[in-house]
Amino acid sequence: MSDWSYRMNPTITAFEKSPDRGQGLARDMPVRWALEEVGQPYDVRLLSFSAMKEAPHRSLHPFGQIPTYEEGDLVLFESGAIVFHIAERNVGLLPHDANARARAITWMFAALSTMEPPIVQRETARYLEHEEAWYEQRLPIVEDRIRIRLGELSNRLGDAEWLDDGFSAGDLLMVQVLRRLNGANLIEEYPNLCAYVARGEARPAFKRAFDAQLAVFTRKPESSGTHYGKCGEAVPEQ
Ligand code: GTB
Repeated sequence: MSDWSYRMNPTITAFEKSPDRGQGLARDMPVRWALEEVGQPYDVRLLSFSAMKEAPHRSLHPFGQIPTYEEGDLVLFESGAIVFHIAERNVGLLPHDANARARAITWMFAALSTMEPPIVQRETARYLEHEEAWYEQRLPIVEDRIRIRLGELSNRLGDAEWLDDGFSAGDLLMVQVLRRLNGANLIEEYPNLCAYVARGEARPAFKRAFDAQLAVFTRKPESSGTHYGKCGEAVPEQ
């Protein structure tokens, strides 16, 4: 249970119209998911691309991006730092045992600083560099770098349910990073990682977060229905 229950809801920022068309790939998604995991209600301020670059938002986020997080006088940016803050201040996303907690934090960093960079390089190549003469050579190089990391992660995960003991903020960020490979036909080579992502996506807190961000895109009432996981499997309601 949250130790903020007596305070005002935190406010996060998100895209008014997400380029991912509601697939839950923008970086407000891990923040929403973390807040849902700890049972903390939150408010969302939606921003247009131009508003993100204007002074009021830049006073919250030096790089003019989403997400930001406001809680009383505290203003944070960087989705990983926000998830860490939520995990530190609440029960449910970091283990109590000091060593297990340190390991979970290690997985948070591993997700963002070891697994994610080649995945983002692939996105950059596909969306921004596809007209370059060297694009056809570069893409397989980047995809092989991703495969190396996926193989290593797959070996470490083995048959385990989560990366360390129980589900933690490390799993939350790792699953979210792996979701960025949706449609890339890379993670499918590692069935245990597919199952790992599906387990994350099957969590009720994930579904609430997913539905909330999707509702922004579709402007339909927030409802949960079957949605489809990374490997095309229907993720059942729990
Ligand atoms: N390191 C920062 C963090 O983790 O918070 C990165 C924040 C960031 O990249 N924010 C993006 C942004 O504001 C939105 S999420 N971009 C606008 C800008 O820089 O001007 C990145 C994102 C966008 C779209 C998709 N998608 O369509 O799939 C996925 C991820």
